[in-house]
Amino acid sequence: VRLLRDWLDTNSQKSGSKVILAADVGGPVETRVDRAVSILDQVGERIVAVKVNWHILLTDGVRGLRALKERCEELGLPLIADMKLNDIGTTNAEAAKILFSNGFEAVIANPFVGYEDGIRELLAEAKKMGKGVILLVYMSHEGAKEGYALQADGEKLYLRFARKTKEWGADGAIVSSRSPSVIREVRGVLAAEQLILSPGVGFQGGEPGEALAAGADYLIVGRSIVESKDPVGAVERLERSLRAPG
Ligand code: OMP
Repeated sequence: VRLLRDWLDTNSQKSGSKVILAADVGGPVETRVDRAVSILDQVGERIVAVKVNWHILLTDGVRGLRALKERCEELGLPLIADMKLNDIGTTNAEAAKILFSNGFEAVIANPFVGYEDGIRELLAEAKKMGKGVILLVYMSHEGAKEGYALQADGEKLYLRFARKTKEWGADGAIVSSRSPSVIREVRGVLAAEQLILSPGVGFQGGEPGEALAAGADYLIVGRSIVESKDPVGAVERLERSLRAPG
């Protein structure tokens, strides 16, 4: 059993990278997986993990992603399923079982469904199979404030979700890079070993350096790499911006 945190940290120590590639390949569906593999061939040694979403999971399914999974294995990169699981416990657990027995190391889920008959069963399945669960604590899109920032019993919902992430023992949280102050608050709540993965840099306007300085462990980056004509150059630019004195 390998903890997601240890895996990402080991990869990061080797490569110096803070990037989780969101392999969100669009365009012709017949070639999406091939193109995702090709991007991985180019940037695989400069990232710490790969995350897949509907873009290729829906078109090709877990079995259709075998080539991508094998490439990840060769590169030593964990594959994360971004399903944002959001259902009753048995359904969440079924999805997790399928993902975890088909090469996925972690899944993203929504803490909004609550623990009992919701996240509990998912966490139990993950624990049994030695895999990871990451919870959405504060999303990166504009409308996130209409939900995650609401007050619940005098507490911001995202802080509640951060506390739950800790209490339930999930592997980490997703927190928007566009809200460094929220990252800071969530970091103050989570246990030290719990991850903060931060999407929203580049296309959505988040600043990678600020997100990391605020306490994010890794950045989730999609379009600015995947849609670039030069994915390696895009990763290098991101790396340079992180090295540049603030
Ligand atoms: P880009 O905006 O293209 O870099 O992609 C960001 C990736 O992170 C996409 O796969 C999104 O689905 C995902 N994401 C967010 O953008 N915002 C969130 O709050 C959460 C996620 C996620 O769970 O990964």
